[in-house]
Amino acid sequence: MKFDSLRDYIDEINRLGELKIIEGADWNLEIGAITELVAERQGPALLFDRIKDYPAGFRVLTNAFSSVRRTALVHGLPTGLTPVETLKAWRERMEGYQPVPPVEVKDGPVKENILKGEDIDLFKFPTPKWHEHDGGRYIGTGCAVITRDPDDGWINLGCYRGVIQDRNLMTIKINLGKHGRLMMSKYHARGESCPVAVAVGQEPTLFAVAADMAIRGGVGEYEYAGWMRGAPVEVVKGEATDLPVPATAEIVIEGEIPPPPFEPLSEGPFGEWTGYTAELTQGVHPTMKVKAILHRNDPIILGVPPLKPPIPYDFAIPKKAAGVWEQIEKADIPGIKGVWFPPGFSSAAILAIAVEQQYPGHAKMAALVGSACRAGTYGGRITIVVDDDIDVSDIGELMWAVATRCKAEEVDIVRGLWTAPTDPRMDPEDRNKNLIVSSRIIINACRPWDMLKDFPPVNRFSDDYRKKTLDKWSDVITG
Ligand SMILES: Cc1cc2nc3c(=O)[nH]c(=O)nc-3n(C[C@H](O)[C@H](O)[C@H](O)COP(=O)(O)O)c2cc1C
Ligand SMILES: [Mn+2]
Repeated sequence: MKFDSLRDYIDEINRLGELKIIEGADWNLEIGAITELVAERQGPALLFDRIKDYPAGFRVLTNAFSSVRRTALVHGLPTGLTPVETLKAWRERMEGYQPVPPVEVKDGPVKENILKGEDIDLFKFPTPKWHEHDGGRYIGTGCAVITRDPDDGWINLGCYRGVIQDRNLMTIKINLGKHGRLMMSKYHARGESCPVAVAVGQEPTLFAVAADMAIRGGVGEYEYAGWMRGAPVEVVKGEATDLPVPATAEIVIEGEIPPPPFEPLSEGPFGEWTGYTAELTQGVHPTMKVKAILHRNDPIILGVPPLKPPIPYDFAIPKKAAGVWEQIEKADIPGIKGVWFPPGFSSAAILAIAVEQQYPGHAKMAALVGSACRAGTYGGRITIVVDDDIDVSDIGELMWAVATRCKAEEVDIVRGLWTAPTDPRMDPEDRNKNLIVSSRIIINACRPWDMLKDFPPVNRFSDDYRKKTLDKWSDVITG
């Protein structure tokens, strides 16, 4: 099913009974707190209207994707699958990837209102202060930051947090190594400002692709979204930049990020995906000077405030796991039987890989590539590689394998891999130097290669014997 706008998607989830409309909440913390409490209960998506201090119709949507069914809808997958089945279904879909380029249209609803000059005012929208310790109002949470590579014209969409600093100023925390950051640095190396457009409240596949680490450099997220939805994304040219922006987006903020030194503005703190409030260095964050704001009548902010793990359902895990699986296989390592990020840590802190060992060193190769490939490394702390009899989505099984198949002295530590500055355990001096790396514990919890044949058999009946017994004694066992 294809959605042409966020409104289309809202209509569909409403029809399915997965939407609740809430009137009268305060943008200042209340929307965030209701969102957290409903997400913990795996409740519906929430559409906030008549928000305190704002006109009716200026709305905020949250928990938009926090159920298996809502996620499946966005990804064109069957509903009712378990998270692991979702991973498998997504892997199958990925095999058919063909870029579907966006089409440029002359006009679109995003241009119903065009604010320029004195009229520019980021406070026009009911941007929540999401968490109690936040240092500002983050309009960029479920957003897509659009940039163009100055060398080859490749257009990237990335979801990077953005906080309002003033009516016409916002900082965007594009971390080092992200595609948007690599592009921006090219403009800055030439002494030029980087044109940028931030879409807020876009059609759901455009959020999904903007947040997807597994989409490789050089692959345009518009093309990827076009493939996901089975039809090109419609874009219009911006008003202050010539960037293509989604024609049906609720809000698009356009402007430019001048080269460093960046404005000495504080950024954050902000409640982050690690489960902690992240206070980062002052004055090192790209700051966007806003040149135009486009918005639909009665605009809707798509809000995706990070919540403390473990969270009941995280749309990103099956996709992230599928991405790591693909990248390990692209490194020509065979026999991968499962990849997962347990248990509800979207922060990717624990990566688990199951492998059918085929030669000495095989399991370690899988662990190292999984730990170091782009889709797997960011935010990582522990990588566990296990034999393929272990269900990697079951944290209990994983820990049993660790507790019985590895030797503590054989655990490896790999230092200096790419990570997120929000890591709460990063030494402040390193963060201040922008040395944003962290170490990984690599646990090979496979039966050792040279003991494979002699390793004690697992104390559990074989699948055959269990099935036979179940068939014969089903009354006693299940009755
Ligand atoms: C709600 C949300 C907030 C995010 N905030 C940031 C952020 O502030 N900075 C950042 O670099 N990545 C952030 N990410 C992760 C990026 O969206 C992700 O790494 C994505 O792959 C970036 O796009 P790129 O691969 O094209 O660089 C966030 C993701 C989500 C879902
Ligand atoms: Mn990208």
